[in-house]
Amino acid sequence: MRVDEFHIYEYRLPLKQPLRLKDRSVTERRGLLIKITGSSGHSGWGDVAPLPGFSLETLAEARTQLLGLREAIDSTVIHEDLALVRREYREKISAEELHPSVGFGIGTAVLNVLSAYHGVPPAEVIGPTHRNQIPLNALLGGSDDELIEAAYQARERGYRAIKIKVGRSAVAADIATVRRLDEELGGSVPIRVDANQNWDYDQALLFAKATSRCNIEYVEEPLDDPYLLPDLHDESGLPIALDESLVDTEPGELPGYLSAVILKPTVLGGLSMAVQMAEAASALGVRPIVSSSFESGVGIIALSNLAAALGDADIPCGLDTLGWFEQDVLTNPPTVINGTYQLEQLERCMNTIDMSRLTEIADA
Ligand code: OSB
Ligand code: MG
Repeated sequence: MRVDEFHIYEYRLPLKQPLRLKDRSVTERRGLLIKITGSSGHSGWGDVAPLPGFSLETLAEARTQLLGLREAIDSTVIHEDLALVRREYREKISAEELHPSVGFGIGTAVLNVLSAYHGVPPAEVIGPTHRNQIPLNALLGGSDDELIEAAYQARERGYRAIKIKVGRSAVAADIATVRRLDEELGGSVPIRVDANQNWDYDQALLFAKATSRCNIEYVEEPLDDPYLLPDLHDESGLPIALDESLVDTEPGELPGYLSAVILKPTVLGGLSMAVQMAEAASALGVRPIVSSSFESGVGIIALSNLAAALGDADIPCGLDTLGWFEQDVLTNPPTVINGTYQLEQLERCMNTIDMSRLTEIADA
C-alpha cells in the first residue's frame, strides 16, 4: 500500500480549568491532527500535540516539520504485512530525526490506516495479544478534604489506582495529605505520587520515611537531581518511577531497581519507542505505565490501544485526562466505564471526528 493523501489540520480545544504545566499554565490545548489515506482507500488519523513545559519542540516546530514531510510522505510505502509492520514500528516509523510528537502522530495515523485495512483494532496491529479493558488511574487534586472526597468517588467508580501531585507545598503538608488519604482508604487503593522533580534529597528522604507504611505504588520523579535516585532508593526503599528523566534514558540502560516507567509517547518519540521501553522494562520486572500528555481524543484512543497491546491486564494507565477538556475533536470522546476504557467503544468514538473543530492547513 502507498500513501495517497496526507492532510494536516489545526485544533484549539478549550479546557474546563487552567492546566498547570511546570512553569506555565494553559487555558486551551492546541495541536494538529493529520489524516493519511492509503492506496486501498483506508484512512487513519494521528494527533501531534507537543506539551508546553514537557516537550522539547514547540507546536510551530512540529507544524513546520509536518509541512516538510507532506511532500516526502506522499506515495511512501506502508507495509501491509502485520509482522513486517511490527518490526517497522520498532525500527523505522518513529525515525530519530522526527520531533517526538511528530513521530507519535505519524506512527498513529499509519497504525489506524492498517487497523482499518485489516479490520482489526489498532491494538492488534501493535501486538498479537491485547486486553479489551484498559484500567485507569484517577488523577486527583484540590484541598485535602476535596481530595478525600474525590478519592472515595474514584474508588466507587471503579478506578484501580489514585494519582496525586506533590512538591508544590511544604513536604510536611504532602506527608500529612498522603497519610490521611491512605488512612481514609484503608490502604484499599494504591496511591501513585508525582513529585515532578520538585524535591531535594532530604525532602524526598523525609517523605519516604514518613510514608513507608502507606500503600504507595510509586513516586514519580522524586528528585530535582535524578542522578541521586539510586541512592534514595537504597537508603529509603522508596518505590520510584521515572517520567521526565526517561527522555535521557535508552531502553537498554533502564535500571532494575525502578518500580515503574511512565511512558508518554508524545514526549518519548512515538509508539515504537514506547514499545521498546515497555519491553525493556517488563524484562526487568519494572511496570510500564502508558500515560497521556493531554492529547485530544484521537491521541488518547491511540495510547489506549498501545496500553491494551502492552499491558499486563491489571496495570492501570495514566490516560484519564479527557475530563479536562471542555470540547474535543471527537463529538463522542471515550467515556470511563467502571474505571476503564473499553476497546470496543474506542473504535466507535474514533469515527466521530468533528470537522467543524478543525482548520485545514493549506500549502505554504
Ligand atoms: O507529571 O505525570 C505527569 C501529563 C502531562 C504531563 C505530565 C504529567 C501528566 C500526567 C498524565 O499526569 C496523567 C496521569 O499520569 O494520570
Ligand atoms: Mg509524572
